[in-house]
Amino acid sequence: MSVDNCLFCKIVAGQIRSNKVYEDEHVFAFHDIHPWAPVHFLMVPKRHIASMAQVTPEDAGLLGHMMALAPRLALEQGCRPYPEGGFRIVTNTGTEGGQEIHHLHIHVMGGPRPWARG
Ligand code: DGP
Repeated sequence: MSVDNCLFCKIVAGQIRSNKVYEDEHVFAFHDIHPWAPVHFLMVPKRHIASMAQVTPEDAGLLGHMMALAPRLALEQGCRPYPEGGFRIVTNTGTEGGQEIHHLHIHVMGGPRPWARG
């Protein structure tokens, strides 16, 4: 289910161009337009969920699927293996949590430091 005027719903639907990293029935991943790190992509559920604050127990499988995908996609995108390499996962939630786009997304960041932020 998509929501009108949601930027990430439009990216999932292909109405706005993105640099796709991965797609399956439930998940879409694409490069962040303003990367903070040499590798920086976003993973979103295709179904519109506004943020982590709206997640319910029924979403556990979906979120588990996303978290389990992240390490594989991070390596595919150029993050070096753990422990010398690795990656960071961030999910901003709500205004005070730093969330700008209100469609749940997981930032996956990695690559050689220094990074632009953090
Ligand atoms: P957040 O602050 O957690 O809501 O992060 C939103 C991220 O979305 C931010 O790092 C920049 C990225 N972003 C915003 N607009 C676009 C867009 O049109 N395309 C892509 N690929 N990323 C976007």
